[in-house]
Amino acid sequence: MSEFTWSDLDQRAVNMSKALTADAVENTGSGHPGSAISLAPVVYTLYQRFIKHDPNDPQWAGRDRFILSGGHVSLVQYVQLYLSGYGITLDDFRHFRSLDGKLTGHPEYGQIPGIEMTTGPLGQGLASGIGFAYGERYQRGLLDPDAPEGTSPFDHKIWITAGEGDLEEGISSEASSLAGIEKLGNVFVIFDANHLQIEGDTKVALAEDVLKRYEAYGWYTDEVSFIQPDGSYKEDVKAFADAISKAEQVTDRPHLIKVDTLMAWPTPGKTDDPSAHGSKLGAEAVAGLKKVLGLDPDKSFIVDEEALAHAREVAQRGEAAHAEWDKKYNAWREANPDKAALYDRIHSGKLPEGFDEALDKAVAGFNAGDKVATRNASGVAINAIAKVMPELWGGSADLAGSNKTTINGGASFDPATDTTKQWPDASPYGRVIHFGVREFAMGTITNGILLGSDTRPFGGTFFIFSDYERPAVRLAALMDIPNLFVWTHDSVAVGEDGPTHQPIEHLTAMRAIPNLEVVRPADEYETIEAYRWFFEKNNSHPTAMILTRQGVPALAETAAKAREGVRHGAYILVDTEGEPDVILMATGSEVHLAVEAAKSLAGQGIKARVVSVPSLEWFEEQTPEYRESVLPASVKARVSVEAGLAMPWYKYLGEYGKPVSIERFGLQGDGATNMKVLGMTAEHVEDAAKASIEAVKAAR
Ligand SMILES: Cc1ncc(C[n+]2csc(CCOP(=O)(O)OP(=O)(O)O)c2C)c(N)n1
Repeated sequence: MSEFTWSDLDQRAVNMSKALTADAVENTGSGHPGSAISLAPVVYTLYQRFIKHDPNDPQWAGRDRFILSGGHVSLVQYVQLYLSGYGITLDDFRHFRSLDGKLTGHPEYGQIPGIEMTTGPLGQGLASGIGFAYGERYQRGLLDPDAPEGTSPFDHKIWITAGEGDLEEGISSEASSLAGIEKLGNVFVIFDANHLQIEGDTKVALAEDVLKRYEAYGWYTDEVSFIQPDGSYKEDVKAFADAISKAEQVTDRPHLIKVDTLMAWPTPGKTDDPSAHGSKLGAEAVAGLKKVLGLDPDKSFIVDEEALAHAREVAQRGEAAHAEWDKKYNAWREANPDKAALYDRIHSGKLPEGFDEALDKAVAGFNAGDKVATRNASGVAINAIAKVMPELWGGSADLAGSNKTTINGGASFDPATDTTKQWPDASPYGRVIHFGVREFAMGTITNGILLGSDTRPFGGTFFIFSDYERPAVRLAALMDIPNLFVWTHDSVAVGEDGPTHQPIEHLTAMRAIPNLEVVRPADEYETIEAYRWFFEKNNSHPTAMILTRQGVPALAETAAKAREGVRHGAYILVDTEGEPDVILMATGSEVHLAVEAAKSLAGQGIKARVVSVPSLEWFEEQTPEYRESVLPASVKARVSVEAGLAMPWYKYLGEYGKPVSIERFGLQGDGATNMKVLGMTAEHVEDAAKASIEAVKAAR
């Protein structure tokens, strides 16, 4: 950066930012003005001097990414987007946090240009920001691996602001630890240390030296204090800018720059007061703030036109940077036509040629009757797809061998020197990610990879530990991004590890998350087709693959029908002549029990249709006609078979249906015994079918 200058117009732009923030909260009657006011000069300086962005093309691929991890201070970003010219109007501030407004209480992905992700659940912005850096580096490896550092059109920086709350959350530690290992030199976290949180002084909850903690993670750290040695307060933007410029020289480590601020400064009566955190300041304080800032206390939503015009010049700088980048990018395209074609494909989200063939080949290697765990079939699917989709990469939270998530032949995504006896091949562009035992970080980082690059990540763990990952799953669902969660060991059939490791309520809990598509394939045929449809569908929903630890028979019926059937979410696997007496609906490892039960029932003159239900969400996306054809309303005798709570099934069971389910925590025994003792048997399915038929008859 050239010599730092700060003019009166810059100061006036910051003053206007503070007043706008106070007015927006005052007008709405709620919001978080405190830190948004005190952080204004910092975020202004970032947007004006450091972040590479083009307000006229917010999606410019070469831009830096900015993430406001403490999403409650959304206004600090909205005001800078306004000052930069992102199309936000003054009127939008008048509708801040209201149903008809664009400026949501917390930044929401897709809501307005310039917001890279949804933030608000503290810590996740910081952690996903680190994921953005993972994605940036892997994508560079695919497209421009040999360019010297900082010269590739795919190089950019990730800027993150975070407060004490973000740094208290364990997720920031999980992800920051990984960022240190990965030496992510393009990550810049600005830590707003105002020593206040909702309950007041942070002393009661955050005692350690955060900078030392980050140093221990392998980060570059620095501190700038706006609180002067004599106790006075000076928004020393030059010191801040100098610290950032200095940090930018260090490219082999992530950066944490602590800035000591006073909340809501210089609002009279509210400066350094926790009441400014999440409530309006009150008319008197707002008027006082404006007076201190040299603005008219009787006016609201004040625009200092000169200062605004000055701030908007950032668009010209952005345009110039963009034009520079275009040159670099076009030169790269010309020199690398194959890679340019790859970029075009992955950027547009298209599947590669040979995608279907790769999966067909995998299926051709299967034999009906073989007993194969669906986690193994998932590993086959991942590896088949990885051969044709270089943008596919991922790993596990220290369970790679169990989850079958390793891409064979892939190097570890780690500095080249970080090889181990177990993982002898490491590369900063490797496609095997080691998250360590950090499920939540895995979820947030894969979310960040998806948001920050054109690559396609996945992350695996035991289904039981989806609990540890859940807040990231929810955020993926809220943003509606196609993250892929690979969760194996899906029932009491896990066996001897016992109830702590046996999911019971998890299918219900995950199906309760809107937008999340939960897929539980019956066998290896359905598993391959589930992966095929996830990628082919490409409709942006996050998806969870729920897979068995134990072997399950590959069925002749799925061999014949899964290719067409799985994508419908539920399909007729075994049918009857004429209308069935009863419908058996089953998922995953219980489908073969339903098939056995149907055969036995047929021998007794009872016509049972078996419906395999790999995904209730995919089924719900079908037309009413299709759904009626699979589950005709006229057939009221129904059974659901699933090794977990019955809760999601009542809608489909109706009044007379009977669930075969597990309504208690699991058992200590081996998997097969557990399943038997807890009622997951063909005999039990048969009994439930007869009971349902009787219930229908009794009601006539
Ligand atoms: C995971 C999570 N827990 C709780 C909250 C509620 N919350 C919002 S802001 C905040 C305090 C944050 O303190 P700090 O980061 O210091 O922000 P400041 O008060 O300085 O604005 C809390 C607890 C949240 N948004 N996310």
